[in-house]
Amino acid sequence: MDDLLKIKGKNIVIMGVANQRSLAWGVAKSLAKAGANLIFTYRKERSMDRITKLLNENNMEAKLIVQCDVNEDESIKDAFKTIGENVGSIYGVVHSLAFAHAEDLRTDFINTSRDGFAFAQDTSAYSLIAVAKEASPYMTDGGSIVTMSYLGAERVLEGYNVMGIAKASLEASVKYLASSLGKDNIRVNAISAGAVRTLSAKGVPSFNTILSKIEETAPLKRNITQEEVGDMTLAVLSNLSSGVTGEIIYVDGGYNIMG
Ligand code: 1JT
Repeated sequence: MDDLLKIKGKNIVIMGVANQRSLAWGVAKSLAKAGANLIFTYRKERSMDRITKLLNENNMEAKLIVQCDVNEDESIKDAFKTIGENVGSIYGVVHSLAFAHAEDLRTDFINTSRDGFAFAQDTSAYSLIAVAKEASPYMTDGGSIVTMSYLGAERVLEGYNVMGIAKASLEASVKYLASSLGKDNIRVNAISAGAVRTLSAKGVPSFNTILSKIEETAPLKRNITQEEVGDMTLAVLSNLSSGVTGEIIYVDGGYNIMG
């Protein structure tokens, strides 16, 4: 299996572990099982403490943990320079980051502010482009970049609002980046994950209703897990998906196909 995946001993950067429930943490667990070398980036000190604790509790190890604020070009540049200098070549990057102002997720969409729009785009969509730019020079052996999206990119989901526009932009960026980096044998894909109760989902008033509706409607008649997102991300990082780039891959129990 290790040979099939060709992920053992490869350096993979994981961005966006905030706590145990983070999709990025699901990815870390799957990658650890496949024998990858894990490199984590964090923004807040608190996230670094949580990552260290999670690694200890799960008998896992990080090759490196570095600070990176994706809203700052210099921070991204510094982070990947540090990573490159410490580990040499990078094979994969997992971008599992999004943010918007809470008031923009609460208001009627028409009230979206110029600032809130720009902030959601900058943090949740442009950050993938900026990360790809700084990471790709270190991806000397080809590689795979994976980001996390959500169905709100293409459907109007009540309350998702400005994040839906940011995810639409993220998904289009995946396609343009795939086209741009294909010549370097770097693949770029998105996982469109079903609803998972993460820190981001906290404070979404209708989240229980969303989960129940999925249980009722999705072909698999259940919600998906963090582990399932992790395993699909492993597949997209691995050699099993060597011919796949520019794709939006649903890990949602089939929910998106239903009318
Ligand atoms: C963000 C937040 C990105 C929540 C997110 C997200 N991607 C998925 N979710 C969960 C969610 C949220 C809403 C929703 C369905 C799922 C919050 C902070 C900003 C980034 O409504 C249909 C609102």
